[in-house]
Amino acid sequence: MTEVNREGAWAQQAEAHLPDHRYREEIERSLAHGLQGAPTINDRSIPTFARGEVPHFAGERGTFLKAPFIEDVHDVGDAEVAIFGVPLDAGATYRPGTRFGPRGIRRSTNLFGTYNYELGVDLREQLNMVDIGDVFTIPGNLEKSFDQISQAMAHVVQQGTVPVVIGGDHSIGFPTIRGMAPYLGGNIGIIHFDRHVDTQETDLDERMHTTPWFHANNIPNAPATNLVQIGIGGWQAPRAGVQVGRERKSTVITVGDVERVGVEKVAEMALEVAWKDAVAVYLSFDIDVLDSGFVPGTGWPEPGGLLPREALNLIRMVSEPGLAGIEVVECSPPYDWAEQTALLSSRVILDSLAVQVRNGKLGRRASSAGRVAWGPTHGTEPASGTGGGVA
Ligand SMILES: [Mn+2]
Repeated sequence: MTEVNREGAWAQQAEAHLPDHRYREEIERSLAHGLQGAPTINDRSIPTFARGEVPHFAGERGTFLKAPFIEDVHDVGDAEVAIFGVPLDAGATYRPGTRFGPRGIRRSTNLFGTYNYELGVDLREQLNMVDIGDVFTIPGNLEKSFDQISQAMAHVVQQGTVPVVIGGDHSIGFPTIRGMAPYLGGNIGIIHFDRHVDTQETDLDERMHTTPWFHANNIPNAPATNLVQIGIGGWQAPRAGVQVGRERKSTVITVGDVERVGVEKVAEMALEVAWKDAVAVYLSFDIDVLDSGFVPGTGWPEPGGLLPREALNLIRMVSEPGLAGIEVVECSPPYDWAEQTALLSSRVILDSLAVQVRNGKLGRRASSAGRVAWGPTHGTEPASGTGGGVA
């Protein structure tokens, strides 16, 4: 068999160069805090009380990927990436339930370890990321919730930390952009995955989850010409929103376009539009962009969407130049089956972060506070490998 850039072979070698410092720290901490395991347990790294990442079914601590939690958000600047939830479904016009999205998505990550084979990345070792809990939203009051979300976003961005937002319905796309836009020093592009355009001014007389980009694009440094929408189509596209997109010259790429043109070319086009005269690009991923067969747990499931592999490949490609932030929205656990929608939501975040780490866009800032931390252990250098052998 001829070997031509086989990912499987590359990844098999790449693993040997990943550090394991944080893993060993975790074992030490588990034993110190969770007591040495019973004498009959041969593996002496196993504690009596589950404390680390393993076993995945136990020791749940409620954070994304069991990442360290920061209680005092004043300290968020010590992390390179901060994950926070926005439990909100007041903007849903049909199925609610996304107020449970953050909880469902975090829980689904218990199925994952911190290492990804084909990307050759171990987030525990390479990325100083934390979970800072949820924004205090106000059920039944969208505008007050928006103000809370913008304030949360502004706080994280002002500390120089990259926000990763777990929604929540898609109405949050406006307050997230509004919160970060003043601190970027230039234009922001938006790469938006969705079956729906979400560009009308109001829906049911309010700024519901069908409206975020109308309002975000009114922000002077978030122009519609830098908005690229991938996966649009089907029978839930309000004509009012289409009209706005036409007038403002946003870019729409349908599922058919992805199929005909191919994911690589689409990713290239998306990056070109989003980055044109922009200093930063934000990823807003509505999980309903996937075919409804894969994502039952969402507000407006729409048949005929992207396949998971297409979506994940696109995510990897558009994440390569780095992102100013990520939001994943519209995961509604009450409508989900077997966590499948939550699992895919988690994958979008994990794959995007891993690609940015692999490309050196993330993974450079070590924690300098005396707390439990992930990621590189010194300076702003990328983490150096300790080899496969454990000392
Ligand atoms: Mn949608």
